[in-house]
Amino acid sequence: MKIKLSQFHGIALLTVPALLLLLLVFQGCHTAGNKNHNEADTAISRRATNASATGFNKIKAAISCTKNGMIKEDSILYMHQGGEAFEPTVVNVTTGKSNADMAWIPGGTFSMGGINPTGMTDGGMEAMDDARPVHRVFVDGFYMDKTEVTNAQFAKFVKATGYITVAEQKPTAAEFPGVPPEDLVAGSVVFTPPSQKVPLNDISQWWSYQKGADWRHPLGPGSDLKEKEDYPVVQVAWEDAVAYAKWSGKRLPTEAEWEFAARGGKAGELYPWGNQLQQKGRWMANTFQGSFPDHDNAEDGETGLGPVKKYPANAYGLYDMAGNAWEWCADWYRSDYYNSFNPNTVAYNPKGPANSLDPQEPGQKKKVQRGGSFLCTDQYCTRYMVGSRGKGEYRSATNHVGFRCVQDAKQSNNQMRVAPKSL
Ligand SMILES: [Ca+2]
Repeated sequence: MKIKLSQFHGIALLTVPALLLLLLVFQGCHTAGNKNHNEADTAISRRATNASATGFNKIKAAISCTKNGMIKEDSILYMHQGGEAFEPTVVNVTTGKSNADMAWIPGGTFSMGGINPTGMTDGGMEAMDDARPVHRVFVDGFYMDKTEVTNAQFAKFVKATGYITVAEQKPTAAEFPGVPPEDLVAGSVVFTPPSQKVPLNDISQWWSYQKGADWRHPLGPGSDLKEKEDYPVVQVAWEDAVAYAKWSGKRLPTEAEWEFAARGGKAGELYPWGNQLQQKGRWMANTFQGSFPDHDNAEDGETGLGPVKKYPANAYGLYDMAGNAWEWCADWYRSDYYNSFNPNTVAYNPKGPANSLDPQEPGQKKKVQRGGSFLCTDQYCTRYMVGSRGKGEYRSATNHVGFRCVQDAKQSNNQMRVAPKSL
């Protein structure tokens, strides 16, 4: 297993310029050896050539999911151990009440983390080692937006403040040293389905850095928000989400708050609604069906991003805690963070590590994202699973990442902590 993992990680640890060079070299060797290269090769060549250093850097930094090499036998072992690690959730006794926009999340003590889903039905191909070990966490009660922040809500913020998002700002040479000035253009990362099946080990086949893509033009300059007022705002970087949260008197959830809320008082289940991806044949979230990434057949009723509240809420009244758009959390992302907890104690209101570390891109400062998106699928990445984690460089945006906010409880909620079970 270690050999397999190290082989895959070896590719992941290449620097971005080296990876870009690899793509170009691959293109050159391949086409030189076969003059009659097929359409797929042509597509690879075109994408690789178009991937400027700025663009490819942005893509790598913004994307949560890449393949790794875990095999089925490993996953069965992890699945067994992970499943045993969950203990019942103990919910606080509180008097908080939900309102029209925000749900009261009572808080309490729960088992945080996720098992290795590879080898399971609908499990996908990612082991998600960063979500283990499962550990015991306590969070105070808080209010949480029932939906992801919508385009209409974000438009009010921009109108009131004149705020300009990261994607609308021209990247600086300091951010991208060595990149030619002509490549330093405002834009963002956009999912563009290829016209046919492509290898799943090359994210540039379906992600591209597009000039002029921003929250008003989530798919690029030719797109707009017409009739999408109730869609989640996307193409927002972490610092954009923080700016909105402050303006609205709220804040981003910690990763622990997010997972407690998403689990809805349940313990160890795979999804916010239970252990089956579908309930009685009904899709419970906006994810990806068909052939990833080239053809989304929208069995769940949506191709791409969809409106908020289309699928059932979880037990706390929260919509789209799986799928549709990823959601930024307050915490820095470290793949090894869960190893830092003492297995014999409960962590109280953890706020994440002091810094970021993604071994696949150690030079990038990344924040946690949760919930997965309309692109999640068991053919590639199943991070719509409730205990799984995502991450993104904090000044990067894509058209499948949004956010929702939380608010601290007021003293009048008279919340009472329930002492967690000693371990
Ligand atoms: Ca869908």
